[in-house]
Amino acid sequence: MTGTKVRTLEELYRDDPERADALVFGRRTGASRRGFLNGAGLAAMGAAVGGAIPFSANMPAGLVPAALAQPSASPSGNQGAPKGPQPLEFPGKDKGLVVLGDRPLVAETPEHLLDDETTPIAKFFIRNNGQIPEAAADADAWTITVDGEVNTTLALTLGELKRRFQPRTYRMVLECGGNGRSFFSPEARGNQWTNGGAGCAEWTGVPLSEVLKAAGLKDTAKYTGHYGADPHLSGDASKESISRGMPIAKAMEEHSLVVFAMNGEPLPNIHGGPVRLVIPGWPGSLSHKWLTRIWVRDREHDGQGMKGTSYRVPIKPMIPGGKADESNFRILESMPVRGIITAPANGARLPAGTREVRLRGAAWAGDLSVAKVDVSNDFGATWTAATLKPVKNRYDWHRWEAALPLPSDGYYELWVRATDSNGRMQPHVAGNWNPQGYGANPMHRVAVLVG
Ligand SMILES: Nc1nc2c(c(=O)[nH]1)N[C@H]1C(S)=C(S)[C@@H](COP(=O)(O)O)O[C@H]1N2
Ligand SMILES: [Mo]
Repeated sequence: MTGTKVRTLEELYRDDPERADALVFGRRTGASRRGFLNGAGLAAMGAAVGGAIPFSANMPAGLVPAALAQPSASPSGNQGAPKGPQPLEFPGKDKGLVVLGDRPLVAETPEHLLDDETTPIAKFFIRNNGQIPEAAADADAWTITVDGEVNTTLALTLGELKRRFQPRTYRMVLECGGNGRSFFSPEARGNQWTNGGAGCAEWTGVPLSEVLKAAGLKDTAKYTGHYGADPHLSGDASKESISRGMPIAKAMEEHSLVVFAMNGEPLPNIHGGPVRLVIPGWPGSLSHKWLTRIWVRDREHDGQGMKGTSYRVPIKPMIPGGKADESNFRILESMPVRGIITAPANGARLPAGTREVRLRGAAWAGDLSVAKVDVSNDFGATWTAATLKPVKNRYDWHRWEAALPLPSDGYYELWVRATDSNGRMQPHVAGNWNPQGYGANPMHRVAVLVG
């Protein structure tokens, strides 16, 4: 195979994966069986992924090889590609974060940078819908209003909040509702997150329930509506950059916090400082940054991000790429189960003769817990249970570890799949397609080359 042809197969997988697949795996004709890589197809695939494929007999058609599916994290991978990942340039942030958009600023954390037990602030993903407000000059003077279906309208400064209530700290996952969106085919509308719209930090704050109780909830209190200080992208003061809300029951959960510190530091401006909500398990958009007001409502909130197909998923599956029937949608509540491999990195090269690979990762499951994490080195033919480390508290992620054999040198894909406490497991490919791309949680796959 010549270099030009190798690039062609890589490019083809990027541009037209179905055709690439048909080329290497052969077309289904008459009674002939499809699904085995052999002859020219195997040679082309081996050249494209960079080595012999010990478990090629299990390599599935219909799944873009991990080495070609996403931009590689390793400096050796993806060279000369027309549009590589754009590194983030932002004070205090790791340059390994990848910019998904700069107006508004959105950046994700590649899976291999989520390898810490607690995600450092420098590596925590950023998701804005509007402009980034200027940092508050006097944090303790910041005021939050609670109004609507309450007995007494409250106007609490952050200073008062800290004095009046007993703060607590939990380590909890914050995950964007669109995390995994890039795995949808056809492409769904919005930021093309891989698995990096998530992080797990130590959040210190006061339970929102205590603040709501201090205001006194009326019987008519059904739902919250959240407002913040970030201007709309257009600068139009009459528009909200985002304004979502949740049923009162979620707001009253012990872990739904009004947060003023992250990993023991005052909450950074970029993460909504001086004060934000952290509503774990549900879409990150509920975790309102630069929080100024909670409007307690007698009905479902109708702010920016509550209507149409925003933060909603189909009740009955729709035709991928088709027109949405809005009556077939429900509000996305718990995020789906997700497991990621945080080491080795996608595209890692291991020295020739390496006969075992140690894997590390994380797994979480919205407002459920994780029952099981399995890993595979042979395209899912066999699975090995990973060892789950205990969680610190509800909504924390599980760190996990595993080891897998590498029978010979060559190209491997390491796969992970997590199962939640309801027995639901990550699928091979993203399902329940929807126009704004919520709920994609296919198994995470990492390409490694031995030798
Ligand atoms: N005020 C405000 N709060 C916000 C947002 C925003 O644009 N404005 N984005 C939300 C979304 S969609 C997500 S996923 C999280 C991201 O939090 P982070 O930037 O601290 O990671 O903040 C949420 N809170
Ligand atoms: Mo989000």
